[in-house]
Amino acid sequence: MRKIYSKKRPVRRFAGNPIITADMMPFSCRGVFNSAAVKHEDRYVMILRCEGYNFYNFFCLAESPNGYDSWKIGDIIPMPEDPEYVKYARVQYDPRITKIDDTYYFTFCCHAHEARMGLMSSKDMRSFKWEGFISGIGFRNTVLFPEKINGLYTALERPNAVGEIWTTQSPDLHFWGNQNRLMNNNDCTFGWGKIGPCGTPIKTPKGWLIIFHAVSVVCDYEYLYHAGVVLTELDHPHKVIRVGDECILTPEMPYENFGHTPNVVFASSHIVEPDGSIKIYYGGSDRYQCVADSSVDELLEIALER
Ligand code: BMA
Repeated sequence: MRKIYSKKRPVRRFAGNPIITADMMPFSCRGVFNSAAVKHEDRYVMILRCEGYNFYNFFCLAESPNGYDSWKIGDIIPMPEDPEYVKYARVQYDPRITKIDDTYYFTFCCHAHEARMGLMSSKDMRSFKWEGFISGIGFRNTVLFPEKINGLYTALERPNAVGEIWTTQSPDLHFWGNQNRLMNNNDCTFGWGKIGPCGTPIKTPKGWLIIFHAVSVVCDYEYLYHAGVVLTELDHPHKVIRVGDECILTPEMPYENFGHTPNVVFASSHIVEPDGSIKIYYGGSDRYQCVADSSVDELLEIALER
């Protein structure tokens, strides 16, 4: 007989969702969603993805003492103005953030006629340095692992044309190679439309725990964005141990079902606390910033057996 699991969901939405909305911003804005979050010293800092009524996207800082509420909106992050950047980045969106040693690396999708990944770094989560593009066109959702693997910086990336997740490696964060496919959409029961990586992979004794977004397409036209988990080998991060059969989050709340794009939960980052609990930050319906609670153990249970 199949094992029966407790009714308690492995990921539980914060009752105060959405935590950040456009009307909290001190400037004109139609949505705040898919933001990147990190704990810096004793503050929770988010790089908010803000979208104006002209659909131009920009990044703005926010911080909170607890990661759930009392958000104080900070400065807009200045983006490079040189023509080479602007040529490929009419807009920029979907930030991800990873701390490696004492530096925060913030990757994001730059988009003009096609998607291309950009990289910025920061030591203090207040000022940011443009490091350059880290892919050619045709890539989005690049997210760095929190440490070098076999002596090389390692990242997850998603080639735009296909619904797949790959790993890529670099000696210096500028030159990338040694690409390997980690999974494609057929490996996931709820992501036959497309898949892509979410936040920083989590190192556990059992392997890299990776949260990904997955899209199912219903009635041939309606896209539903979910989140799922996959576990991969610590020394060979593209080698899959198992993909969880159950999605961990699926659009079920009004702020996920009705917004700009209906039926979207888009997890873009998470913070793992010292006790193993996890705050998962996600966008609802391309309009609202939300958070949910989980833990490494609960996500491992999905990855390994459910
Ligand atoms: C993806 C990205 C996300 C967005 C999602 C749903 O392709 O563009 O920014 O949240 O689609 O529209």
